[in-house]
Amino acid sequence: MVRAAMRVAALVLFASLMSTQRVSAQDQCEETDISARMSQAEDRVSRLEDRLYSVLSQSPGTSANDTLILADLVERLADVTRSLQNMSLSNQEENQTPVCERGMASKVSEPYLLLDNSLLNRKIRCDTQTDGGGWIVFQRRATGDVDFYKNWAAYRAGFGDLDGDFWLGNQALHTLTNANNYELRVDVRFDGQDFFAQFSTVRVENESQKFRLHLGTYSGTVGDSGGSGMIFNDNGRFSTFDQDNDDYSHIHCAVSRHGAWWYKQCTAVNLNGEWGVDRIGGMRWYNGATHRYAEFSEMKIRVV
Ligand SMILES: [Ca+2]
Repeated sequence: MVRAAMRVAALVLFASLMSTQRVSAQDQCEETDISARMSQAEDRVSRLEDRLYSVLSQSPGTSANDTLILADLVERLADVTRSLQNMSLSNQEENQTPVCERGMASKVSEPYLLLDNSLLNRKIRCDTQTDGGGWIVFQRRATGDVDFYKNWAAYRAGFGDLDGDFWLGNQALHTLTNANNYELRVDVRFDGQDFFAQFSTVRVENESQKFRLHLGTYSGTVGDSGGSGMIFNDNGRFSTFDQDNDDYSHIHCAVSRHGAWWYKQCTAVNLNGEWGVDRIGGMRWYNGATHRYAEFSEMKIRVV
């Protein structure tokens, strides 16, 4: 009887100790190996039980009733500990759910995260590191395994895989940039060298306005002289091979540039063009001086 009561006391006490230990381990952001911990716990309970029984056998004055009272008190303490632990864990979970926002680079080490976006009611790919992080990536071409020569409906809804190459979707771009003020960043790589273009503001109009693009002031390293670069596309409407909304009456830019873009009198930048070719319909960036062809591109927006 006494031995059984002490076993309960030991188990409850140990459970309480383990709870505290687990919170502290989470504080240190360490992975918990549950099965290893369970095995360790069983060993320690067993040792603790033996020690308590040994102490008890050397204290003949301790009554069974005293032991039960002790067990009850320890159990109540363990309940309090568990409640505190649950509160602490739920707080930690809230704190640990990252938000795709500027400055997150100091809190997150993974370069990208797939996060829920409540406005779009879908997952987004978040660039957590570039310039402090917090960028929602809406275009990514890194492998060439997705064909970007797609129609209006595909560009409206988005296509591809957030873990690979993809277009988030023109409707999503419109929804986001009309709910908040965003800036735009474009990362590109030519011949192994990285460049970027940044625009102080970006907004995409709705579908009836053909997802017209509005860009703020350019800064960056890729070059944007004399209105070339992507600033050329400011105020342009989106076109695909099945919708010609460009500013040329005699040319269907989406077809002649093998892409889908905010073409006007066509374009200096064609990042949805054909993968892996160095010609006018390729992933071209003309900065007013040089035509270059991207082997990687990422376009992303961040709340300002
Ligand atoms: Ca045209």
